[in-house]
Amino acid sequence: MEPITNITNGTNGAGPSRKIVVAGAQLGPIDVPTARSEVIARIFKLMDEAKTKGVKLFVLPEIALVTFFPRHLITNPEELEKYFEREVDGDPAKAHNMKPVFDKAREYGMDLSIGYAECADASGDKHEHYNTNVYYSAAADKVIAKYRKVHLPGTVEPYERPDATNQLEKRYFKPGNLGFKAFRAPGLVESPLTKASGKAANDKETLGRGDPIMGMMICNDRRWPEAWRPYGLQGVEMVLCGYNTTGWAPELLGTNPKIKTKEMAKNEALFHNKLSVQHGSYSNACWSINVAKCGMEDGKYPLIGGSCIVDPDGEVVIEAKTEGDELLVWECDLDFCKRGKGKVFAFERHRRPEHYGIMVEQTGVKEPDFL
Ligand code: CDV
Repeated sequence: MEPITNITNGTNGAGPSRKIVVAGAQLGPIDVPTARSEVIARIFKLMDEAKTKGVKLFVLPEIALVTFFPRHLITNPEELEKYFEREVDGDPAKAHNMKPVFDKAREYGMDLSIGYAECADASGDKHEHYNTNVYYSAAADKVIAKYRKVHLPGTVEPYERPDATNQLEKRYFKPGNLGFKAFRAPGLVESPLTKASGKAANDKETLGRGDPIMGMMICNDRRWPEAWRPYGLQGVEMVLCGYNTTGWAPELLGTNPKIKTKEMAKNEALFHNKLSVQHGSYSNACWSINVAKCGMEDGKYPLIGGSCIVDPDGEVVIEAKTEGDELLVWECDLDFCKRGKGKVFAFERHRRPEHYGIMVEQTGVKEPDFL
């Protein structure tokens, strides 16, 4: 099937249009020696294509500009530091290595979602590392939201088998400390209600009529309903999720006797990717833009592709056809969220939080007493 788009630039008939043309910018492999400037040149090609298609929001993967370095044990702090970005004057858009991408977004009047390894200042001369994603709004001409990955997969120490695929995120990053904070992105829909024009905040009449409500998550987060629901409870209409998902890592992912080949393992990883984002979108009645870094990185580490855009019914409306740089463009109608939010997942009518306490009181499993 040929890549498709559904762009109509139409209105919704009754009210102002809440349609946004969004692009998921899948990136093919990036190796250890690849300069960021090379990757940025590839991203610019995708941004050029996005511009010709009228894209208003351009979404890049997790840790977009470098190889997925947490697979490598890096013991030299200086070498490790090279993978991290430092904000300038507290502004990620001025971070030396990433600035050209933000500048291009500004030039094209496009919102940008980008993942990177963040070196943040802490007290004294200390710093802290996070796996981070930020949202740049062209209308506001600034970064308006930051998310730091909460669910860090893998281990602190490498696996014993020398050729195992490591996932040393627990070694290199601190768990995100910003929570799951939804935010509104200005300038994307027609005539949104504002503080001045809207009625009381919780008035039903005003639901789904303001500026789009966005949420960000990063890779492993998408597998956790705990990451989706806080956004759902803030009325999220679009979740942006970049990922680097290994297609072969038995130490990390465990084994399944039915899976006999690396190809089968990759297909299973693709299945779990879709299962997670389709369910998250459906049960929170929101769009999700899921964007991979993919292909064979560093010569021998397969990352799954499978970038896809999922609608609020949980259906995949468009998905990547390649394991390389590829743009997925879709016009997402935010009004589509109203069906799920108003019926099956009308939280205010159907949720029973008095029974959900165990979810926040407990981390691991406590089985019932033995009989
Ligand atoms: N970068 C990631 O977070 N990767 C994880 C692991 C488990 C493959 C993922 O959930 O896709």
